[in-house]
Amino acid sequence: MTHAMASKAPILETPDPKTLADEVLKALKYRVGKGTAVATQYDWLTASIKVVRDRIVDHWMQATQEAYAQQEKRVYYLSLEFLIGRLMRDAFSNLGLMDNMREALRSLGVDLDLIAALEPDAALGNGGLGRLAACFMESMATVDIPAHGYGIRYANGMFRQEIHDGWQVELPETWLDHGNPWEFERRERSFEVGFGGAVESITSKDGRLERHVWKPIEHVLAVAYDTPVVGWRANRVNTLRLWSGMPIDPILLDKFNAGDHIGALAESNKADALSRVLYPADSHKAGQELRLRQEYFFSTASLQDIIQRHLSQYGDLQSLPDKAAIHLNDTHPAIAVPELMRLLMDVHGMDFDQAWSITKRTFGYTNHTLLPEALESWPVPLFERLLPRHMQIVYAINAEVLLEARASDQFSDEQIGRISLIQENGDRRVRMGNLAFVGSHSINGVSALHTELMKETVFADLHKLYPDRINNKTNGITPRRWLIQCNPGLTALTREAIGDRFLDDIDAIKELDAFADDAAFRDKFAAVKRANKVRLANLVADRLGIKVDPSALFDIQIKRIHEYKRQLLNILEAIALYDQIRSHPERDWMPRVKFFGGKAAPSYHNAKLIIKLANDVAKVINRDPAVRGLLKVVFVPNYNVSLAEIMMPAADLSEQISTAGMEASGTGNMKFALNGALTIGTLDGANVEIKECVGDDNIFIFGLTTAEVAERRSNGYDPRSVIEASSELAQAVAAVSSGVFSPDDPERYRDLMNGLYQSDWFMVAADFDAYAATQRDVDAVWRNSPDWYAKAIRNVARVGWFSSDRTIRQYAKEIWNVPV
Ligand code: 26V
Repeated sequence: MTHAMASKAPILETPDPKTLADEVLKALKYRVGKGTAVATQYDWLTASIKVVRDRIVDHWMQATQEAYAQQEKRVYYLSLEFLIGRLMRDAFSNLGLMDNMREALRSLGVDLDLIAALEPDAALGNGGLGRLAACFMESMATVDIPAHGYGIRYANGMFRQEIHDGWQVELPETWLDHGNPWEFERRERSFEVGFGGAVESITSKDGRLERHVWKPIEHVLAVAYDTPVVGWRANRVNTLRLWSGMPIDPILLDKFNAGDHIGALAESNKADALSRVLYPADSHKAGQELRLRQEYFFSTASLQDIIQRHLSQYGDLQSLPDKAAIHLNDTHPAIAVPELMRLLMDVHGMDFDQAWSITKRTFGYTNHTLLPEALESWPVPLFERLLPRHMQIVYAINAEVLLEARASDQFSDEQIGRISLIQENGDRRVRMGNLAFVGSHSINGVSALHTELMKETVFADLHKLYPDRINNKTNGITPRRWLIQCNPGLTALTREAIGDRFLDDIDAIKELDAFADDAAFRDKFAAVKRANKVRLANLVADRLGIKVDPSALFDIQIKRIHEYKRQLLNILEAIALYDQIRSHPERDWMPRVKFFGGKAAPSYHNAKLIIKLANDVAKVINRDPAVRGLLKVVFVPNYNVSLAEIMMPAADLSEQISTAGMEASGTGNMKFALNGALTIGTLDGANVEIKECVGDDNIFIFGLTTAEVAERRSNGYDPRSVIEASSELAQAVAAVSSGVFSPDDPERYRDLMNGLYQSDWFMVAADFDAYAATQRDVDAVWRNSPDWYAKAIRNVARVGWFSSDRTIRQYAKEIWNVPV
């Protein structure tokens, strides 16, 4: 079924450029305090944002009041990451102001694109999980769901990546340097957060235990900062509320620490530290105490806020599950489960059973990875020291769950051990995945394959105990940012072909399918793609001084650098192709540029080495006259949302080549396809469903399946023999290993290559030949340009289903029980 989005009549009026120009001037004067003569580009940016923000506020208040008056159920999305990127273009576009605002600014001598480029990226996330949260926020506003996002207002978000001599260097991202014109600071909306201390038991006169009181010894404040989130056509404006850490009362503290200024400062620094940095390790161990503190800090502040709002409207907490759906974005906020229990029991006087029933009916949990190193667990001693009351509650929940398992008579001791919230082998740890699972009525995976694997692997025993809880919600992306805004050329062409309906209902983009066979349309499509490639080529020329030819095939792999994502497979294939081009110069090679982009966790040695390898290989290939420009390799530094907005529309080929079974979903794959790139990929994550939508002829699938990977791993996979059997691969590996690409340090890649010979956990060698052969199939299709563009158009037309509007509607109906 398709949904027309505009349930409410659009309340948008479009002010003319003159009105907007006057508003900008007024904002410049009264909000920024500058006149036109002295205004910097930043001042113009701030003034423009203030103008659009004022307009948003009207819609915002209306939406908030409506939700209150109608007693609508609210969704609370708890996430340690919101990778929202720049907001100004998004706001202009969703409010329908883009053209008039451009004109207004032009009349003032200001270039919209120029000031837009100065807006810092709000990089409050690592990668896929954080960007998904941002797409969800936009879609919830668009499909008219009352929702609040809750997270942390990191003073330093994701680090800025520079490449020095081919190596990744991490620099602090200071996105708040010029202030943040979007946010509203809410000093009055602050909550106390405690750590450490002890638990006191209060007993009645007859000696019965009445309740527990946690007496923390450290206290900080969480202060709210609100950013409005505008949906398409300003259908609704929701709130992203980010918490910042503050010392409770610096003045009082000074008195307490009379004479001890260092001590007082330490308290203030501790509060500050909570919202100082985003942990830059995605799918990689963090395990720091500060990380657990951050998780508790934002979970408790959010829950206190939710409870206060609920109580002020409804007066009691029995109705919480009917009026609030709280969603846990991965296990990072899983501490919210025992925290809600604590608030319900210790503060609001409920007994365990009541509190447990409310908790389970309120929470839902999404799992985003099966990688063992990314599954969070905390050492019991640390947990107990920081959160002693929560430790008790975790034990109580565990007793409840294990008794249930035992009573069902279906579980062996070993299985019960795996269900337990406490891991007992080695050091004792609290398993946050299990905690989130047992505390939620719904646990979902992010693609069909991933959800099935969850049932078979990490949560097999819990799934047996609670067979109705696991469900799938395949990820999606917002077509506003990832098509309408980042690809105005393709948007205009699509409107010309099929009209405007797809703007409000992305399913309608399927009407483009018929145009795949229309030669004139294909030419226009190719021209749009070329213009987007020219834009990227210019960026690469400006930033890196590398010249690339826009008529070459643009082959792009942009994502976090991780061994399972197999950038190494791509690099080795580039080396093999380089060898082929040199040994068979007479062949009709199709010119190609391989682009890479992505950040490595600072502590992830092999990932950083892979970045260096990409850069070393680029240096050799790009300089070799024997290549005659037929192959170029470009590593684009500091991959982030804004760069993605330029690279996605410029791609011909999208690299989605993870080891089968390891990428939970992927969302970059969806952005590429929507922008008319063909995918080369494995049967992993959402690639499987993308293949079903676009059809086998419009995607390049290669490599081992999940089952085959498992089979190889358990039956003594011998990578050495595989490498030796493939002369292309053997040569490429030998070249890297012996220092052909690192003459200044021939040993640099020895261990990395030995890893391939010795274990090759990620099956790079096993998939190499299939990958290289498929790349030659890609060349063959690319050579036949009408065929290529027909396939590209079919990709655009057939991936409307991967809209986050669809995903959010499924969450709304099947998990949150809110109307859409
Ligand atoms: C884990 C950790 C653990 C150590 C501390 C820092 C940290 C930060 C993030 C994570 C979780 C990473 C999980 C993640 O990003 N998963 C990605 O989620 C996407 C959205 O569902 C999905 O498309 C990607 O396939 C999946 O890798």
